[in-house]
Amino acid sequence: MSTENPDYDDGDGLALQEARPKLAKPPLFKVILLNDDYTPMEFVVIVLEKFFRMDRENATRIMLQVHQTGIGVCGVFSREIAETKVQQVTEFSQENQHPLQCAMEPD
Ligand code: TYC
Repeated sequence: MSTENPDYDDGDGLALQEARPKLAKPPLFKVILLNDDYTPMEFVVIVLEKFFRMDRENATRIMLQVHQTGIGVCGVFSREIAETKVQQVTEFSQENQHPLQCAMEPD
């Protein structure tokens, strides 16, 4: 079988490639917040509103979940969007001198 043109069947008995080969689904990543003893609750609520487009009620719910259990999910995104969210939250927290930790993990 020719390696030059994958759609050309040179008659060697191997099947033609599908016209639209199925692509694997791109992996998704959870963006998570971790609890700490110093970041003010109000700051975490602002982060969830600003970077994850939550209303105050949902932002407060997720903040309290992190405060009580140690961890909470802000959302699920493609790798690139998740990386950007983690960077934005980390930078915003550092600018405001808070130790808030944001990370990503495979969904
Ligand atoms: N535990 C913090 C406090 O008592 C509040 C907090 C919530 C910090 C969520 C981080 O991701 C966090 N001020």
